[in-house]
Amino acid sequence: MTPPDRPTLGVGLIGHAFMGAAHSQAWRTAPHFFDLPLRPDLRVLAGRDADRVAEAAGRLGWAETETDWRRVLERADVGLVDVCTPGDTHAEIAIAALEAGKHVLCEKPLANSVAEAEAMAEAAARAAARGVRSMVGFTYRRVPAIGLARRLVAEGRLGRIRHVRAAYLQDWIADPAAPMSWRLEKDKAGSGALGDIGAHVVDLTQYITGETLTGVSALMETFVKERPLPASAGSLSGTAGEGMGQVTVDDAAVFLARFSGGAVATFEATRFALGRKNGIRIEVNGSEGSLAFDFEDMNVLEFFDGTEPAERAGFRRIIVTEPEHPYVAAWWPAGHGLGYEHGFTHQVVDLVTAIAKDEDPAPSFADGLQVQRVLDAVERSAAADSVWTPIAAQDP
Ligand code: SOE
Repeated sequence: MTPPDRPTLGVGLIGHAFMGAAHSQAWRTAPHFFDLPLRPDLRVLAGRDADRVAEAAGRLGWAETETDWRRVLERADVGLVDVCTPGDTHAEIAIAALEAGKHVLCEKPLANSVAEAEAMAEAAARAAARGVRSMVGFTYRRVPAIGLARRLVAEGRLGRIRHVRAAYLQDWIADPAAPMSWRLEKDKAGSGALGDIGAHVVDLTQYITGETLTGVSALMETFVKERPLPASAGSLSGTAGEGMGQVTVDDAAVFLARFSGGAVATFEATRFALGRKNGIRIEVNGSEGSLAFDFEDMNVLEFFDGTEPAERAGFRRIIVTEPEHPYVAAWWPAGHGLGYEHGFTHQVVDLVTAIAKDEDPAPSFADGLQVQRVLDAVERSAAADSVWTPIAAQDP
């Protein structure tokens, strides 16, 4: 619990849809469970429609509203700008906020292109020299089981990493009648499943292994190229209305990759895996042991210790709810479990702590740029068909 005498950090949040709501609860909740060096003050929520932003501010706990994000940057009572808008606005808002001397938290993927992400990373480096901090929201890093996985790799419990298997599986547009949304438009979202969810597993696997991807060979597919225009927006997919719109992003992306330490890897990102709602599956095999994680059972990390005698060895389900596990001590007694929203709360804790210590938080905009380079390589590889080896058709 943050004592009331801590200095306040005025927060301005831009955007109030799904991610805006997730970030709002994190700003509200963090000081009630963690002793933060600064007390977040939910000062102002920005959105384009005055009525809708006023309704959202009341529901999500914000003191005031603005209908132009530029006004948020002009306010002396705002010390941090949290960017929860579609990707096509990230670069403009984040760079302007950093130049206005505001700390910035920006949703993932950092930008819609490598050029934008480079400009953001440069602005972040300039700002850091003035003590202004920035972070990109790869929130799943803050799931306790993921923190434990990274710890086990860093302690050498897996030995040399040989295989990484990563998949992010959703199904919210598997139905061709599901309507259009900004996430299906390239000029707004940058890419589809690749940037929206593939970016998370790229970041997570690099975070867990401490290695970076050095090359990819990719395939991308858009299964449903036209969808009904929306009549109303929902948190992901709204209700269908009149007329049709073009889907201009990938529905699925799969790629082979290599890590800097020599490991070979497979990645899959799709919104067409019927029955999989938010399945983030990561498996890492090393010379001494293996790890397996599935977000749909997010309080568990599976660990195989290859140094144990064969007659007793086997995958062990570690229930990651002990006070010794990352972030858990602030929450519930062992076994009571955490959920999706806690990652966002932990993100606020780490960001506020870094700001107060005058340190650069992670993942930085430079980390976001590096992920952007991976996404870009995947798109270029898929477009080039460069290592695609066709198999000759034959009569049955
Ligand atoms: C939609 O696919 C989405 O909301 C992503 O944009 C988020 O980053 C992920 O946390 C959940 O799914």
